[in-house]
Amino acid sequence: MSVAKENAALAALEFVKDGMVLGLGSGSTAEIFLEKLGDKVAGGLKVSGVPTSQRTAEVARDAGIPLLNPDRVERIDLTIDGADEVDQAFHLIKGGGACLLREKIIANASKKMLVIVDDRKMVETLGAFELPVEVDPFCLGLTAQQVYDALLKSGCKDGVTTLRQTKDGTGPLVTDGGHYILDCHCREIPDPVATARALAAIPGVMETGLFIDLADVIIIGEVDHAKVLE
Ligand code: ABF
Repeated sequence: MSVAKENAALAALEFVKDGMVLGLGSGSTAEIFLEKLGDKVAGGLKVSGVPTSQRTAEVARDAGIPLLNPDRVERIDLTIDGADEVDQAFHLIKGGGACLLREKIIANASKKMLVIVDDRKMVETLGAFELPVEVDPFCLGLTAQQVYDALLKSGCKDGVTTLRQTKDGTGPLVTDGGHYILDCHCREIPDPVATARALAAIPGVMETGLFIDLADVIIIGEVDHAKVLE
């Protein structure tokens, strides 16, 4: 287990209060948080969670965290989730784990979003990590062309996209929402707000991994401590 990720997860626990409804994120850092949260629940902490993915639901259930039916939840007090890249304005690239649509639905509905990362995720400019864009399979080629054009027009260094395949290579990965993922090799996204807006205007784009103005707190895990940016 990465000490840096563990330090970030421990710092995140300080934000969790009795009675909270939590948005439970995905990825290895979020899963470390879930394990530690489970220990607190075992010690009497009263919280419940809304999972962002099937995998998160399994990990949370194994950790003994009470889960709510996402279709019936009426409020989310705090979401704790990972990220693939974080810039100085707290804009994120997420979706390496193909759960970006549900992650963004939950993050956007939360009173507060807390992002837990190790220090390698902090960047000056987003884009070295391939930007995941969730698309409907219908007319995929036409949508991919529009995504390419939108990326270049909004200032990205490149816009080549690849259709994400399943791990066993048997075909395109299908998300929990029944869509495909285009991974965009932007190299640099100098204006994430403009790029997010340009992609959102394309009908075949369901959602993107650009999380703009959603993160309230960034917790950066390092080997001997965690830095909390608010
Ligand atoms: C999820 O976790 C995804 O949005 C993101 O791609 C991933 C980061 O995982 P890790 O914490 O393992 O780096 O939130």
